[in-house]
Amino acid sequence: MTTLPRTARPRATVMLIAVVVAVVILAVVLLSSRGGTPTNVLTGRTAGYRVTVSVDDPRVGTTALTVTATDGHGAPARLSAVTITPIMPTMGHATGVVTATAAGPGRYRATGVELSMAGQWELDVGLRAASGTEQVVLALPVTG
Ligand SMILES: [Cu+2]
Repeated sequence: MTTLPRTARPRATVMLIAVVVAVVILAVVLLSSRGGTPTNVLTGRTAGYRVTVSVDDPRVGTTALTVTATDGHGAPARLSAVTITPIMPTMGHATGVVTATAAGPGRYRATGVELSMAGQWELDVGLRAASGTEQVVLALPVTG
């Protein structure tokens, strides 16, 4: 019987495969914990716009955020004003309206957005243009 020479090579191959599988699993775990769909990127649409709001820091306190809006053709929206009102509908309170400033084509930046407690918030986003004002409400979970 020549069992020893035959088993030596398959065992090394099995070890190599096990190491590769372990590395792949580790990489997937690391990537999914960092990437994935972040809860601070909110999307919605109005009659005329697609809206994305990226909240810098969705935790209790004051945060900045970026509103991106495109029109029905996918072109950057031309808005004369963008406002954000944080609301906590289940508790019947809101914090102050913040007016965003233009930060590029279809991009608007707001600072000083107040999220005064943990829980389920909504951002009421107002989009004003020459054609009228449209509104979208986006859910924002806020952690402590
Ligand atoms: Cu509250």
